[in-house]
Amino acid sequence: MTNPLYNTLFGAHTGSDRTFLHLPDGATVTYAAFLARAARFAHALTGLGLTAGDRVAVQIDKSADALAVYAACAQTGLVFLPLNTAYTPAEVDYFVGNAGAGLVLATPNKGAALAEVAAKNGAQLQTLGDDGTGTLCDLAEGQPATYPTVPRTHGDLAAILYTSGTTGRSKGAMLSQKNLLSNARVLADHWRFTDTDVLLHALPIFHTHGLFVASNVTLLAGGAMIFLPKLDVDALIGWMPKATTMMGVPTFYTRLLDDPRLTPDLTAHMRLFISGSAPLLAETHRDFTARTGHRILERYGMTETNMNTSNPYDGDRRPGTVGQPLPGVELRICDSAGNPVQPGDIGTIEVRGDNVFLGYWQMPEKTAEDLRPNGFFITGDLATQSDDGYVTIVGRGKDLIIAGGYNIYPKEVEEALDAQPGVLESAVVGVPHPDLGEGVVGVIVAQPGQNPDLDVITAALGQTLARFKQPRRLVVVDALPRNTMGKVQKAELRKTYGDSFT
Ligand code: MLC
Ligand code: AMP
Repeated sequence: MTNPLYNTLFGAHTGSDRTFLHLPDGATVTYAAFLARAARFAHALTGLGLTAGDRVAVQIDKSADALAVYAACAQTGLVFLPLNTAYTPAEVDYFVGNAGAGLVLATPNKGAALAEVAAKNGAQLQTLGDDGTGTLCDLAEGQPATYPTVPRTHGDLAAILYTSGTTGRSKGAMLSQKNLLSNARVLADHWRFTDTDVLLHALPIFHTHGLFVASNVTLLAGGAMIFLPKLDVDALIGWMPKATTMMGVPTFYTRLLDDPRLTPDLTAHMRLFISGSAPLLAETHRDFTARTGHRILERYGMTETNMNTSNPYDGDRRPGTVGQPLPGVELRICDSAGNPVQPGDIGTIEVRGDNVFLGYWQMPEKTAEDLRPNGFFITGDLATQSDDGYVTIVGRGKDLIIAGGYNIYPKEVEEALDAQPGVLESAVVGVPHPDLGEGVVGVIVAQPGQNPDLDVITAALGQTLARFKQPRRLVVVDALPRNTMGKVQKAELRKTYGDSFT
């Protein structure tokens, strides 16, 4: 089939007057209208001289149009490169330069700041708002409602999603048509998605969870999505009686539990609640069942691998576990040399299958560090596996903080802190946070005789780091705890500052 991704997810719905999107104001978008909009964007994008394989970096607000740009990229063979809307222009600069993007698509209010970034990196700039405005909309105006789909194969690159690295800069995970499509098929089947499903969608669409897991599965099944701009508990509760499924990070579930309106009646129309991207506490799982009767289905994945494991649809959804390997995913728990550990022992999760990415964009040495020659990807997540295949994640080998489902690499924050006046060195750790799962604490050692101004530091970080990465608590200490090898003892810091947010 030419262009399997486009034809399967989007083209299959050509001419369909079924509802694809329910928008916050109550308006709806049919599949046919969505595809026509995507085709117009396809004309606009290719009219700029972009051709298959070119990278399109998008930092735009969630909207039907934003998703139509994703469809347009699939149809034209452009490589979709979504970016967190919280990233500062300094952060976007790196992604655009590293990916060699041909186009930067920005929200109109960030157009000026990103025009500079685009120009510096030899990219064009267009804008797209969440209200039908922006220069790309102007270009799409009056274009034909169909576009001749550009042939692509399973192995062709469909998207690049950047993930931060434990050392050095972020790496662009290259995802092929096959990676995305194979995972969407497995998930739609495993979770029994059909064209009668209505997914409550309040996740961002610049990450795997909201973009691929949620949207691709819905598209494949021909279902509908209630497409909300962000998590707002009032909106979730208002829309829930019209939905059949919801996907969220654990914060979605803890915030719902905090609301007395969460009752069996409210959730009576729902058939499935799914959680992922960060650990769901067994307690949250149990509380949710007690309050609603629904057993949250937890699954586990990564940007590089799409989804790897899932609790079952029928059968035992075990609190505190991420379920069993999905069909087509080989999973093993290994020591650092890649040898499987004894059953029940702790090791690193390694996975192989059509879901596993092609490698990191133009970083063969980083790819070789994480992807074994035999095709197994080393996730960096520590886990055990039960005799009947259930995986329990017990920690992370990688130095990673996950706050509200966003990944934060301490090294990047430490480098930003170390660059501040009066700072000799720093260490950044994640500690329990009741709302976000983990919260960021920055521990600073001052240069001799200096007294760093924490307000000045916080303001300065705002220029370089997205807000969600910035420490919610900063402390100054005389010295960092180190072991005999001189390595900073982060476990000790996590203990000392463990009650910062609780
Ligand atoms: C927002 N803020 C965060 C944050 N989100 N801080 C830390 N971590 C986060 N995740 C900050 C803002 O900068 C702001 O700071 C304040 O919190 C309120 O902002 P907000 O926009 O009103 O936040 P809110 O709507 O409450 O968002 C919280 C959230 C959201 C958890 C609902 O972050 C979210 O939707 N997360 C989902 C992330 C996701 O999709 N991850 C999937 C990755 S893919 P201030 O100080 O200015 O007020 C993946 C693979 C897989 O991991 O397996 O799925
Ligand atoms: P990302 O790089 O943003 O794709 O984040 C992937 C990481 O999120 C994984 O390597 C895990 O550490 C974590 N993760 C995803 N799902 C789960 C889950 N259900 N439980 C625990 N951690 C998870």
